[in-house]
Amino acid sequence: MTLDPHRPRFHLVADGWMNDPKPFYWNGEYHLFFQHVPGDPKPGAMCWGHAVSRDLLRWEMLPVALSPTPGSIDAAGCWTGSVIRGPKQFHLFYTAISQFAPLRQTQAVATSDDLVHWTKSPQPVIAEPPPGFGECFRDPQVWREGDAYYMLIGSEQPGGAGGAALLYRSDDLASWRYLHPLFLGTPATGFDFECPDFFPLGDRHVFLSSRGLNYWQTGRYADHRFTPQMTGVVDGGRYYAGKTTLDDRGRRLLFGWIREPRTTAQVRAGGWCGTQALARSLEIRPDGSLGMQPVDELKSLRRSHHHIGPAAFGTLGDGVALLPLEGIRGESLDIELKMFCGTASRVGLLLRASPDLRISTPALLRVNEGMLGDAPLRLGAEEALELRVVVDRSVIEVCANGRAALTLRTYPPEGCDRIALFAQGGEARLISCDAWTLE
Ligand code: DQQ
Repeated sequence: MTLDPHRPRFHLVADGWMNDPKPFYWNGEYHLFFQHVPGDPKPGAMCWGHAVSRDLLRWEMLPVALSPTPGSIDAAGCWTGSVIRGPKQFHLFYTAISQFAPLRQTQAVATSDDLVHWTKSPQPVIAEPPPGFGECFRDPQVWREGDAYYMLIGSEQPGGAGGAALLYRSDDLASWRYLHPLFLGTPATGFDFECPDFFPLGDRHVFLSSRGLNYWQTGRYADHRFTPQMTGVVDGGRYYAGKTTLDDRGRRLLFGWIREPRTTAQVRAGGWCGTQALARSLEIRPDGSLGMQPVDELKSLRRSHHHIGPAAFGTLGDGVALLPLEGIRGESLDIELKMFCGTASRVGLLLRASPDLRISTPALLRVNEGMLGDAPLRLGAEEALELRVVVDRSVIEVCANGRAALTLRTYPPEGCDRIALFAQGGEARLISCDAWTLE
């Protein structure tokens, strides 16, 4: 299993299946709970896996925090939720699945003194959805506000009209009263809100949800109602179920599940399926949109450095131009790159490329369409494209201009460790590239 050349080195991986993260910062440690099927690399009866880290890079796997109890409300799975510190204990709220067809979801709680050993309450804390909403009723997120606790549950409006974020209130974390929707979505962010997350950031509030893609909405929060003002895509690639935690440096840190595109036979051979993205630090940008950057901790893994200065692309014909980034090689890299897109209609990087560049994984900006994968990124007239690219074997995470991201997977044959710049349909120019191997 450990010989799998595609298994990432500093992205969290577990033996078996993993999906949705549920991060929780406490007392100098980042706890990352995640959906998990131990020992089996395909989805099944979901458990809560648990890993802990002090630097967001080196993770120690802890015992499975929750697993389904036969004959109980979570017999078919312990699905996504969130962790909060209560007056005396930690409380873990999750969606208990008693059966799949039809899907039977209730909201449940477990408590702990140490975040490692959890005791489930046998009865749900919320047994039924309020009337008037669709099938989705899951992924509770809990926070404290004033002298009360609030819970959001992801749901949907009937007829595909969009997601619904259902708001509950409690004084004691035990008995919960339904208030009203925090807000109702539109079809533009999917028909339901999986894995909702809601938090203050800068002078706004941010709502995250997933359906097809992972979306953000920023806006105003007053009288327990949210009014979105801007909407965007968290990541235009294989990234889902983003959720956040706040650390003691005041950083709002985003975690996300990176999906695995390999076949069942391939993941069986490897023994693992899915990984967790590097933590990204979030901010509200001057225009009110959501910005993100990989956390600074990553720089501690940087080893040998290579710099390339301004350069023009060579022409290949058919309007395609390439610029091999000579001297930068590796399966684990951290790259900071600046280029002018000029008149090109498509620009980007060919990553994990073979020496002759015939095999590669492209991370491309469609300049004319203003799209980085499935995420919008429109550059200003004089604005350079600024990429931060992290390569960790089969995982590639790209952040562009601090405001768009693209996560890719790649499974190249041995020896694919080169990088080149790519431009099509016009002239582009490299301003600078700094790259470090990561250890
Ligand atoms: N995955 C969980 C659900 C959630 C979905 C089950 C999103 O709770 O809605 O593993 O990936």
